[in-house]
Amino acid sequence: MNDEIYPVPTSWAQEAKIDAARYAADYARSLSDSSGYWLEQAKTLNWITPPTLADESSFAEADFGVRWFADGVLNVSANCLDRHLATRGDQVAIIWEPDSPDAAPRHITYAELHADVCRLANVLKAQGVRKGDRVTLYLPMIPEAAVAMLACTRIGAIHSIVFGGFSPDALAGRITDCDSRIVITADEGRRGGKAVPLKANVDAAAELVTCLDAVIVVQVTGGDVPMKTGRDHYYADVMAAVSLDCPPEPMSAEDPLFLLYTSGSTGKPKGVVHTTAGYLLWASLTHNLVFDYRDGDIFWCAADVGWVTGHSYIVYGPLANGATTLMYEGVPNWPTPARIWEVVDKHKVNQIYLAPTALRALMREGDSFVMQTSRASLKLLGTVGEPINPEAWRWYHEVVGQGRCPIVDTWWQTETGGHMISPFPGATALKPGSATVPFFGVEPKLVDADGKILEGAAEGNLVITRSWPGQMRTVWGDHERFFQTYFSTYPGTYFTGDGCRRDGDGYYWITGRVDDVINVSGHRMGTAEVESALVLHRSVAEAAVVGFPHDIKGQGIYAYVTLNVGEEPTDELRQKLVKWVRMEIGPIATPDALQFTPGLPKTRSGKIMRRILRKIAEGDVSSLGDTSTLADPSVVDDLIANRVS
Ligand code: 6R9
Repeated sequence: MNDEIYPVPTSWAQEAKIDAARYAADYARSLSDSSGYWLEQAKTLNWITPPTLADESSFAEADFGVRWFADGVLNVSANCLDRHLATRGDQVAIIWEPDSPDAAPRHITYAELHADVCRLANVLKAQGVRKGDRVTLYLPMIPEAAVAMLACTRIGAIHSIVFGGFSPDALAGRITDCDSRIVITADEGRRGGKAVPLKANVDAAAELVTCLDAVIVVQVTGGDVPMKTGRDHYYADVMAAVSLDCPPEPMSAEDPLFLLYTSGSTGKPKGVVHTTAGYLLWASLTHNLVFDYRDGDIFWCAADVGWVTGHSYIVYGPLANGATTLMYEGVPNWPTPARIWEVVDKHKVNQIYLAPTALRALMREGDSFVMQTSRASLKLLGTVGEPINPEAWRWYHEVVGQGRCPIVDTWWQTETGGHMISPFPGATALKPGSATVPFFGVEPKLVDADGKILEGAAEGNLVITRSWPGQMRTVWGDHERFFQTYFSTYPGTYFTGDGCRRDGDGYYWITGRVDDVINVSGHRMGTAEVESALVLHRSVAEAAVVGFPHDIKGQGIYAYVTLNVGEEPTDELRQKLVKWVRMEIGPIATPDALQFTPGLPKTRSGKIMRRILRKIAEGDVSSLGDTSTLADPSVVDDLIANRVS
């Protein structure tokens, strides 16, 4: 690690919402007087009935549960829209930048967004959607995605967004798991000049599920898609048929707001459930303080709404704060690697929030694409999704930010709802590669493999020892799995699945996942999911998948495959299998390397020794450790000899 320190710029220390003294005082209070602190923060939301209760959570098995502000009543869409109408109805809520730089951007005011949300809420009602029902959204990056999210919250329906890059199979699995009757999609999406066949994927998914009876289709490209009579409706048609009067449904603080499927180390992706008040407070407070958002600022989170980052920092956090949020339809490097910075100039973006993988890809193209733009509007830079290597950090700071802009490297997870460990730009000196310090109310600890708490400078597994408002509440349909996955490893704590180092200054350095989750371009992929897809193929007997370091993606996917008797390990089959995984899960799961092997390294009890597979995939074959417990140690030589590089 390095000892480079970037002090807080004087102007930031003087003017930021949170300076060093305020951070120290508020952090201490958030732990010592949790109820007082959080009931006060809760006043930043607009309540129908304000809460008198704050944290009632327990991580212990006997009385396990996560609960915040339980006696409060509110509505999320009213917080994101209605309460702003009197003061900022004509202010732009969403700036939409289309895929093609030649197409016209859209500017949608709070008043316009409110009207569309009310209309779509009435459409959902007319389709029979009631409070508590699940609505699947399979949409490209268009304003209608935000409209659909907020329309669900207006009537108390629970949205489940499925990223547009997921396959029909993956979509079908998610529709079935939460028993969703209705899907909102688009004819096609547009990304980097290419069309994404969303409606066709929904049609294919519909063949695999039994619960679906309505599909609403936004026309984006105007592509010719078959419409099934009685089931499929064009968005424009149904929107024109309803009124724009729809009062917000009063919701209990702990009513589910949305579910979002995410990969874990075992089994199928799980539906992470977030609830109404705690999540909204967490998304809005972190957005306000970590990005030091000011009235009038243009905020750009360049994630997809299909991931939690898009939920919290394109839609809920910014809109709850009355911000102007930029939504970008396309990809960072199209038509040229200057696009991101051109969009910054075009819309005078003040804060930008990106994944390290995008930075590394752009950095590789050289500085000239950055230098040809001004970026004078930028005040602050953010990163999320994976550890940022100090080289990319410095490039972001020096070249993109011209040394003027603090970087907030925000560590958090789908499960946490929003930022957990992150610098405050006016309070925290920065160290490239460190997510630095905990947010208010967050109590991180490091434990060793036995669960012993490590003090001071140390390296171990990252756990959180008390609840925070934005914490997930359950796994959809499987509360036991929620407990088992996160609270059984180190009893009494929430286990993040991440390894972490804490230095002598108390700064946290996330080192990456310690479970069988790999982080590909900032997206989580369970190795078990890729393995299940591979063994579904009739040629495959067994598969083991591990991550390996990848220059751009952070981690790549390395698959070891044993074939059924009689199958030939040809290049053609290799390509077929790579394509197969792509079809089964989606492009983000495409293996970067696939090695055929006559056997996998297993212990005598039949457990695959992934440690060895990881080392070989990394190309680090000199330190394989003890292989004597393997049932057949000779497989290792074969694995090394036939390594794919
Ligand atoms: C928000 C999001 C969560 C996992 C997490 C960790 C990694 C996220 C990070 C980071 C280092 C950061 N991660 N932010 N690692 N530094 N600033 O990404 O959610 O998709 O659920 O992924 O991503 O490994 O456990 P999610």
